[in-house]
Amino acid sequence: MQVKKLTSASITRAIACAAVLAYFLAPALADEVKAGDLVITQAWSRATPGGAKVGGGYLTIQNKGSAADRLIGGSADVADKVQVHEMATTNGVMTMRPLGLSIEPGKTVKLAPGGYHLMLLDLKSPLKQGDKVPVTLEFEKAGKVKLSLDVQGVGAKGPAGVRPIGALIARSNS
Ligand SMILES: [Cu+2]
Repeated sequence: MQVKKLTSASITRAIACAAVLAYFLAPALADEVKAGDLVITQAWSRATPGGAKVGGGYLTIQNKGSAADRLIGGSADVADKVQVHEMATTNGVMTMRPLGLSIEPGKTVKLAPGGYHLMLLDLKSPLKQGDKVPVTLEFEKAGKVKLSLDVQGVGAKGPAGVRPIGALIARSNS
């Protein structure tokens, strides 16, 4: 067996990586919800402008178990219905469709603007920045899981305290 010697440069790089990771992960650790083998973090939403009747919900689901689970829906006092949606652009047209979202073992699935999301339909009252909106998620195996969505500003691209990685990439490409 070969043992690779760590150079001081690679150690420095490893420490820098760990620091960057900690920066992205730290806010998530404060607010995690466990349900069986699932760990849910960074549940957030956006304030709804004016008389908007729908809101979105975003979160990260990690499956630490050895069997797949499936997010099939949910409910919330603030909305008539909560569905799991996928947003996609087909021939330049933005579409959303309800689905059951499979969470494979060992995988992390992120619900985020532009992709998978929770859709809160027929809101009874607007979502306001700073609110914590209680939502119950329903999984095929883990069952019902209660959590709350941290409401950010109308144009927010990610949960509070976490810099959107997409924005960083976009900046470095320009
Ligand atoms: Cu939707």
